[in-house]
Amino acid sequence: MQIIVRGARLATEGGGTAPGTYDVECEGGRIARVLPADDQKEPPATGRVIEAHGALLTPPFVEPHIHLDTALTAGEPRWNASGTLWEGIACWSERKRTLTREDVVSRATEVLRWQAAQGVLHVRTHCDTTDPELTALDALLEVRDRVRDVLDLQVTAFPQEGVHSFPGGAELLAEAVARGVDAVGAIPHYEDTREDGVASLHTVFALAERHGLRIDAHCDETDDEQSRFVEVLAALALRSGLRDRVTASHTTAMGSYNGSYAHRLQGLLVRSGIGLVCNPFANLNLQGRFDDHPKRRGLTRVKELLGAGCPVAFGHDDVMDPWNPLGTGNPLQTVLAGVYAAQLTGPEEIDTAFSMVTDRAARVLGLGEGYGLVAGRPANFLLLPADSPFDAVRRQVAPRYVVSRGRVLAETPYAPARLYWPGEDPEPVDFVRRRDADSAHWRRLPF
Ligand code: 17E
Ligand code: FE2
Repeated sequence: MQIIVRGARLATEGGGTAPGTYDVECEGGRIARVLPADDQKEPPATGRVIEAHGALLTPPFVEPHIHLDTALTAGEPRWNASGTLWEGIACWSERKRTLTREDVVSRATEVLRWQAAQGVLHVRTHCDTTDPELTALDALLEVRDRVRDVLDLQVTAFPQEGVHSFPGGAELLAEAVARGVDAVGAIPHYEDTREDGVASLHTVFALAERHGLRIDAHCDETDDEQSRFVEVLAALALRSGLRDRVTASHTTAMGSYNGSYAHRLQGLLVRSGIGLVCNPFANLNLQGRFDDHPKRRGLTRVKELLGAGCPVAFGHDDVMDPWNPLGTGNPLQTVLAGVYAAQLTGPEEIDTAFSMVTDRAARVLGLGEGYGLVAGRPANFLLLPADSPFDAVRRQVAPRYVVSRGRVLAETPYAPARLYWPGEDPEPVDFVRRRDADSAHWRRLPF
């Protein structure tokens, strides 16, 4: 059925809202028209009309970095007691031996359903290829096909235990590529030697170039300020011409580099055009574990990279696995963590943080014309009961409607708390400031 949204505020690229309100009309699963709102116009006889009452219409959330193969395995067979990346990898290595295809399909699908219900319609997952059977890889490729009508899933072949330091690691990565992944990954800081780490990146670029794939490397996910593989990744991206088809994930060591080196590196990152993903939950949890006080935050230089014009996104990374025991896959929680961890607390910075799980993340994933509130593009969007991205982040609202391919895929009733303050009539509380309450017309959104 054709959907028409009337009278919505529009989220703009890069954060913020456009002046005025708009009508958005869909046809055949695509956005047909985006026009200034017109209440005089008769709604069409067929189709479903959603009166937005000034609520915020935004392109869907984009999850630029998640591990769907490891999701929902926390505590199996044991919990990550030290909280380090390295013990997490060891826990997962034990769990990996018991994987079946059904096990991975069912956990990955469950988390994708959680994400879809919360408005995530584009996901890039990593999938461990250091398994001689490639069980998880086959499972996630199957999931990618099964969910195709609802959301876009990119699968990255991720050699969790190394390309050159794991027996057969390079062959397994090549086999994963042959089975049809979207992107190739690496983990240079985990390889036995610096030389192995550099060699692994050359291997990955050779594969990506031969098969026309993107690259997304876990890179320098350590507090070791000597871990300097992102310069290699960026230089190869520049020289190969792959440029914005390359992503550097985590890059937490950048938070420990000296200013002189960081300055030089930043220039190379800008020239290379690569995107970066910061995963605040995982790295606030994993990093700093070998520090006494003062303890490092252990995140990449988000504010500086944004300031230099690099495409930077926020990812969730884990949902209930050895690297993060919590999580529901909610991108607004990721943003909230990122705002504090990266100190993006100015009003424009909070809008920017929202864009790091919407259009900035779309840019990192290379979604191009497959994303955005523009006529001709797929009719994928969210109606948020909020005035602005800032407001959505602060009040952590759930999307009233999630529209995918022109149909309502999920809805969350707008349900404020009810306060029975002594001596007063019961009152709804939704954390809108009393002085702004009269202008919050979206409170009239239908249930
Ligand atoms: N594997 C890894 O190397 N780093 C991570 N943050 C996760 C898995 C979640
Ligand atoms: Fe990761």
